Amino acid sequence: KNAKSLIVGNWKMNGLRQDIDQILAIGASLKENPIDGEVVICPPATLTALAVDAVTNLPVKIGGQDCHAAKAGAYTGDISAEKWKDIGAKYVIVGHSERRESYSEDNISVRSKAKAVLDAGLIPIICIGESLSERDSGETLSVLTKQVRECVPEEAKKGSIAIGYEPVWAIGSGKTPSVDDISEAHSLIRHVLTEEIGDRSKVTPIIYGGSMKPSNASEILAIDGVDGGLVGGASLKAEDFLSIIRAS
Ligand code: G2H
Repeated sequence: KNAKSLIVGNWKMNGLRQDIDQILAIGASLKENPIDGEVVICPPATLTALAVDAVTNLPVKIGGQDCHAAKAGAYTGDISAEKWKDIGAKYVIVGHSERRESYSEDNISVRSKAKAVLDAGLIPIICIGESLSERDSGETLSVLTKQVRECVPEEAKKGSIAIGYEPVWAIGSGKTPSVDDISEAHSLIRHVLTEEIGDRSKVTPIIYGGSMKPSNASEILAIDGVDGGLVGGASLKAEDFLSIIRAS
């Protein structure tokens, strides 16, 4: 494996104040028994500042789930990368398929969000992935190539990014691609990324997301070219998320 392992929990629109306890439990376990890699939790925006305070002195980083491309201004309901930085977040997910689908985010807007995250000195987790119809019509590799080319900003030649490969049809569906499919996608992504950002691609974690759970994590995380996971549903409970983390 080239890049450092990265396991990200994406809570989506789940979690209340009481669930900070889950983050504390994960942090305590990792402090006692550290892993060689980075663990990030992206709770909903309402909990991020609390989460940052909770993980002081614990080996867990906190991230946002999205950001606006502008630094500040009249954008009701939005949060800029600068604001994430201000509260102590270290990562921001951009381009998650749920945002592409519900808010018509395209590659160009994902790229400007990723640039804003890098400009703020944080690490964007840039999500890409093919839909079921794209997979069925044999377009997976061309879709992924286009997404990497269009979503990764110039600034990634200097700053750190991560790529989340999430086949849209595998998200929350219980279905996962075969080991060969995941391996093929990750090696294609690494190849295109090298064309785009050169050697920095070698230290860029390319992580897999989509129905990752304790029962399939070790198999997926062992695949050559998979540097970690982006975990949704199975990151909500400390016990499940820790068993995925320990499989890495
Ligand atoms: C993909 C993933 C986390 P889940 O969205 O980003 O969610 O693990 O629930 O499929």
